Amino acid sequence: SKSTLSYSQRAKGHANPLVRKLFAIAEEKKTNVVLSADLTTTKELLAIADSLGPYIAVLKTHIDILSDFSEQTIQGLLDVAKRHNFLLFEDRKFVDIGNTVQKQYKGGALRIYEWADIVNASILAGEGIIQALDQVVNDSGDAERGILILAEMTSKGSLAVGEYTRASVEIARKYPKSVMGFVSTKELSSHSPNSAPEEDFVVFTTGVNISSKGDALGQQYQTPTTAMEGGSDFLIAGRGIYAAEDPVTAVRQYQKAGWEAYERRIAR
Ligand code: BMP
Repeated sequence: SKSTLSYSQRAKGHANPLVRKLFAIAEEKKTNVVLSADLTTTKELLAIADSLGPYIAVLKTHIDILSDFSEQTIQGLLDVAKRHNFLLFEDRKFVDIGNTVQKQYKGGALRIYEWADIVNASILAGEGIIQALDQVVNDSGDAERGILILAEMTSKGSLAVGEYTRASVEIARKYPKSVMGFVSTKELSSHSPNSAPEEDFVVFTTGVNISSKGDALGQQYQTPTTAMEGGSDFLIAGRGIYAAEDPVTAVRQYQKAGWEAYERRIAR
């Protein structure tokens, strides 16, 4: 089960500077909410990022769903992230051979590497994809960049289970400088014979919603409380927040539920 250490205690012992920064933000703002800002215009994306920024630790984007992506999108995201002190996570789900993902990450029209603190990748193609992203991260000079391995998915019938999920953890262990943790529904890595004593992966959990069980296209939800009880560290919520009648009220509700569950855990 999950460690009862606080975010600041974990920050102290953590080797990855981006994880230390993330934990410091969570502690300072008292939030473990990641807003999945799946809006489709730059104006809507930046507006929701600005109004909900004070209540979130990370803003998760799908930059390729914007109909009007431009230099202004990037500059706007960097500005708002700085203003409200949150990290940017591009939910790119890289899934190709190493040579291709390096180009998709470092270059291309979206220039993800330039602005996204965090990206994620699947290990479907094998370890080479993580090796390739790790190279980019390690060559990054001053920039602090992190990778999350998409070890499970929340959609009905997902094949990212069992051996696949276990392999995600094994590969993560080989790239401690760049791989900061997982996108998964629960804690994956504690109490394993292969885990080093200092190992501390960060668990980001999607499919979090307070009032819905799922959608018509296979999405399956759990609540902030069950996610935190299962060992999640950061709760990713999209429609439950941005599509609510009053998104500020909604994000505060997720923030409160997530933070209270976290406090119960560290008080054990
Ligand atoms: P919502 O809370 O509105 O269902 O959005 C969930 C977000 O998390 C979407 O951006 C989706 O792409 C992402 N996601 C997911 O739902 N399940 C996964 O397993 C992995 C994801 O990245």
